[in-house]
Amino acid sequence: MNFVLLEKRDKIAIIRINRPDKLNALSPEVLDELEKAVKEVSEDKEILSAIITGTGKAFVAGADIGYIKTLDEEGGYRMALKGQEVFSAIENSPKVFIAAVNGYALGGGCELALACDFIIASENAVFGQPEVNLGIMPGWGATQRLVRKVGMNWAKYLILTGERIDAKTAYHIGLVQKVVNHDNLMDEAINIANLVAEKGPLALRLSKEAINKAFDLGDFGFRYEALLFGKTVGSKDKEEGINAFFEKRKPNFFK
Ligand code: CO8
Repeated sequence: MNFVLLEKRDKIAIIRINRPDKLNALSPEVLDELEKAVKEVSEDKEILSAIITGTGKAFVAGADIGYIKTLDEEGGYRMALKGQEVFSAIENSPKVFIAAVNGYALGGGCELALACDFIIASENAVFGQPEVNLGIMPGWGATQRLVRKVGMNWAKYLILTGERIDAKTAYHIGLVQKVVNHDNLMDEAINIANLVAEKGPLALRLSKEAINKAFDLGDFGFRYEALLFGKTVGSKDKEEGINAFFEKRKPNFFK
């Protein structure tokens, strides 16, 4: 694996998204490697908790925008389902997943953090769902998990404005559980992962399963998100939004 590094330390695992030159943007290749790492961690009897983090100045700056540019409506729908599957494997894993957010967690990056059981953030972390800036919408679970985790008002605010928020604000709205000094992020995350790993494995697994049931509303919302994501990916607004991103200018969306 090149784009995702997996390290095991006794009862904990560290998964690093490792594509720093593109701010760890999730291309299909990165997503495939992440899927393998999550599966390996989930099936490893020795491991009880896992940390997901990013190399360099970003956690994950989103799905790969260059790749989204190539997709039509059907391709967008398929890719939305694929990412949802990987993120649901994290959410439903018998292991406890901690997102250690070291920098940008935007779009699909914020959705990856949301799929984890909780989030520890560096004071430098930046969160957001900027898809609307590109003429598209979230497709990897934010319309569902953000509502469940921070409530409908903040979910709407973040998704409909595309505004980025800092770690302090993310803590304030309940998205982040702890904000720490940037240099201490991994030490803090490892301490928490070890704290979890001291507990009874059965108790951890069943507690997580029971908590997830609190919002077990079935797959309908996620499937609907993927379907609508596909529609935005098939739109002229996407062409304009993504061209504007690469040309570093403001988009002129269609009425
Ligand atoms: N995809 C592809 N490349 C990216 C991405 C991305 N999401 N983010 C950054 N990059 C690339 C840049 O193009 C640049 O590449 P190059 O050096 O070749 O020009 C490199 O990473 C460094 O980025 P910047 O020069 O832009 O770095 P800055 O520090 O100036 O800015 C930002 C950092 C603010 C994070 C800026 O890069 C940015 O705005 N990135 C895009 C953030 C974004 O819009 N994310 C959402 C993407 S859409 C999404 O995630 C949808 C999820 C659901 C998908 C469902 C199926 C596909």
